[in-house]
Amino acid sequence: MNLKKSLLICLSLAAFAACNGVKAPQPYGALPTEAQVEWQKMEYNMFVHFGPNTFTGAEWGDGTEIADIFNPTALDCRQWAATAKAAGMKGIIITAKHHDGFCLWPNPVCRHTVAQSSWRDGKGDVLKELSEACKEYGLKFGIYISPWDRNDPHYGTDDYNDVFVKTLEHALGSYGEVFEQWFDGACGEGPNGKKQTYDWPLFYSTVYKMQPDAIIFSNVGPGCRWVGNEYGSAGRTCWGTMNVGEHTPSTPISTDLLNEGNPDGETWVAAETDVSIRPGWFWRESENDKVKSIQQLLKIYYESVGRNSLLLLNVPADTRGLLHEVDSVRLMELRAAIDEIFSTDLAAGASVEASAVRGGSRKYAAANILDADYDAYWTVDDEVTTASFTVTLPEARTFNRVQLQEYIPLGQRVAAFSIEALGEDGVWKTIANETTVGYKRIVHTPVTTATAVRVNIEESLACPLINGFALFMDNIYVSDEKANIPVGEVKPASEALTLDLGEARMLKGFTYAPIYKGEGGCIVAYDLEASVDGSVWTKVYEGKMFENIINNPTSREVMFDAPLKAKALRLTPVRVEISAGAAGQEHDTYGVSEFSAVE
Ligand code: FUL
Repeated sequence: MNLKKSLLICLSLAAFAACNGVKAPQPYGALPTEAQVEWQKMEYNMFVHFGPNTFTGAEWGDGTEIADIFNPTALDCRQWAATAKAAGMKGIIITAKHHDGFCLWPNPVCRHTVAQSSWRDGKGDVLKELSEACKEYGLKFGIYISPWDRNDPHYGTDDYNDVFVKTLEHALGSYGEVFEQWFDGACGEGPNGKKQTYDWPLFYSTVYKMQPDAIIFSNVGPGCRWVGNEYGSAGRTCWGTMNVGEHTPSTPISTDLLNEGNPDGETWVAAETDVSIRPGWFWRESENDKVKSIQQLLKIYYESVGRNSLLLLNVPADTRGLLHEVDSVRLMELRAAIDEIFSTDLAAGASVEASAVRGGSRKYAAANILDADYDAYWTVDDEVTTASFTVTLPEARTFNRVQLQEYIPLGQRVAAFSIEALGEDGVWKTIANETTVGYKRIVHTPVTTATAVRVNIEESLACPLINGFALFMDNIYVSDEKANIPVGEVKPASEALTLDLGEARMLKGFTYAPIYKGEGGCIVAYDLEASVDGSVWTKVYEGKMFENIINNPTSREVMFDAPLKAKALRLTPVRVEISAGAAGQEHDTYGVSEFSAVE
């Protein structure tokens, strides 16, 4: 290019940017690693719970199950992978070892594995089969391993940490790339149970030694954090950063904090939303008709992917070793709904102008918000923390979702924003006031017909960096109400509950449901008595647990070993605790919404 020509170009761009370039914005605060950004871009993954519980119906096996109980009749991990792929998911995480200690692969340092079972003559290996299926379908492969182990004889002694490290080394070293290592924080030992001091620094370094790019999940990371509940909802305010401080995955932590993170948090540890497509985490026949509805799943999608979180949706494998057809069909329906909602960007063909552009440079122009290049963003000068951009639509368009994306590789910044719409009457109207954006934020607005949309960044920790904007119309999701609140009379859970059936009947079991959120906690352990006449009582269970009810306060059906004749049942709480679903509530507002007999 000759001098004259380049001078001309320079002059013509002068209104916009200086030819010698404008300094790029500096990163702000805690930053994600490249692997964490790639992880967040996955958005939607599959969790598969599978193991002895699949065959016993338990949520938490107690470790005494015989290995032979694990006996899938038609295991086909390619069916799992094909389903996940068709559902639009990017990876699969498998419960390689749940709390019962049973390993789905032949773990040489463990006495309770597939190798000790007669399934495939002790030669089966679910991790091998699944990792190969993931490769074939272009999915990433992840591993869940529970530190809490109810079978391993070393558990509760220092030796357990060595066994656990060897377990990690073997699982993470035998099946190719592992994108996520999931450390479950649960431990139901109770106050008198075994106590294990985990060597977390050693566990982390072992994971990184075996899989340098793996994202480590636990309550507090270091790769990503638990979202603080098991009903599928990240905070409406949700920071990818959090003050982890002295917390380890096994220290108690506020679930509200996990749900929202901290602005300016010292560590980048974005929230992962793990939730099951069914009431329980493991498959059971009795829940085939309780697979979440499209409304429930869309709500979860909006409250996870749409709130700067990653959705890890559990689809448990059944006793055949297949994902059940009810679940697969629902996943395809969800995929169709997501495609229908998000395939038409109603901002297509729009133009955009910003109140300010960094250094007047084209590199940081507002147009970057509308293009498909992830690494191109609009930003402003360093000292500017309030700014707006206006998207002018080619004609009036009707929408009820506004999608925004912040360029997180340089830090999460936006703390408050509003959205206005210009109606056909020429009047601007505010349609949303929200807080955080993060990797992706999908804002629900009233159904709005507008010729232009303006986003006002009202508070930002540093100059805002926005790299995505889109408008969608969702005609499928009908309600913002909590779709899964159990209804019923609320009774205090701190006292014994008596159910009088009026006459003696043959009972198969009973159902108990805690308050979902807002009014109470849960009975964790209980005694159950039965009476044929209402005056003489016989113990049916003593100190029995509702497994995982603190994190997953859903309705529980407990079936007796054999039908039981009773006129009345009495459920006496032995241990009552506040549940994740009831975080932030007063501890004396425990509640029971259901206690009924199963006939
Ligand atoms: C919890 C566990 O106790 C559940 O059984 C389930 O695995 C869930 C994903 O994490 O903490």
